[in-house]
Amino acid sequence: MPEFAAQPVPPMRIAFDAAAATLSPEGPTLTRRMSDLEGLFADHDAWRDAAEGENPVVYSVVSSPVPEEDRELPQSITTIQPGTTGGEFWMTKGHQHPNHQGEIYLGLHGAGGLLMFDGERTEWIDMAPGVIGYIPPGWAHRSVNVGDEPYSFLAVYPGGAGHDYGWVLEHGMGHRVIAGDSGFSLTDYTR
Ligand code: PAN
Ligand code: ZN
Repeated sequence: MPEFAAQPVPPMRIAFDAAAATLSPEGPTLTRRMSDLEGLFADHDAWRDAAEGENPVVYSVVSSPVPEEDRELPQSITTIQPGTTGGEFWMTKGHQHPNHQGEIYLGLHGAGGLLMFDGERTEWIDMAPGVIGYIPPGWAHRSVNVGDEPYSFLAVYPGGAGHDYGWVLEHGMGHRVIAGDSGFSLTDYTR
């Protein structure tokens, strides 16, 4: 069975701590600060002030050691800190998978949302612990923390899907998620 034995990682046990939002053993960890989010918030001046000031960590992504390679199924936990910039809730950059494939998110902690955009239609899923958000192939996706504590979720996705961040810079995400008197509201992207 040589064609079945050529994978880069062996079968493995991965400890998943939903409360602590950790995976063990751990693979690469990504930290996104405000300065990494240029061009994403509607209020560019507010973004620059924050990026040139305290430059806070907006979100981090911890992964298991499963590689982003074709046919593998990597997992990661994203934790988005609570906050707003120019009235817009803190969020991930958002991306398309250029090799169109589906992905699942599982809410672990806090209150968030999964914003999806296919270039014409916008979809929003309220995310909370125990909720699975399904991202079909071809839908760009961004996560947003709409609460006042960290929002964490597990993502499982095909390792060969790729990540295209330029698509969101070019096409937007359809809507923005704005803080209001009673929680959040979705407004047009070009507000
Ligand atoms: C997630 C995201 C993660 C960070 O694991 O990569 O939440 O968001 P950005 O990649 O948009 O910065 C995922 O959707 N992977 O495919
Ligand atoms: Zn994705």
